[in-house]
Amino acid sequence: MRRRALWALLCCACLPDSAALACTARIEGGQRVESTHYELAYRPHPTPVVVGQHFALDVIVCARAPHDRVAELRVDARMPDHRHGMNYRPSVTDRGGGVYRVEGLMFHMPGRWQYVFEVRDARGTERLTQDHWLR
Ligand SMILES: [Cu+2]
Repeated sequence: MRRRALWALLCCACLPDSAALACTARIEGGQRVESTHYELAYRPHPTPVVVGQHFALDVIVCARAPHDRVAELRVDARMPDHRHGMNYRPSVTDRGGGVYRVEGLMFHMPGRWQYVFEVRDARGTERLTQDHWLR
């Protein structure tokens, strides 16, 4: 039941067999970020993120080309202006079908944070970043 609810939320992760179609990664109420070969959508839980409190991310990664396959997703966050990262190392669980759950994130101070998503594939690593302002 819980799994079904998750799939309803993550409405359109790419289906492997629909590879000829342009992929679209979307999560209701989430953010999107794109790179050369991948689209990624994510949403924090709980929302909004609160200073000093652990949170998780639901993530969908979608390849733009049918032959591209994600070998691994790594997720981190940092404060570029302060030149530091988080005090915790998040863990990424691959749920299949381009869906990932990231646990153990915490933004320990307000300001400009930056999510860093690293998608590893046969070519190497593609990095997607997006700012998150925290008050
Ligand atoms: Cu800082």
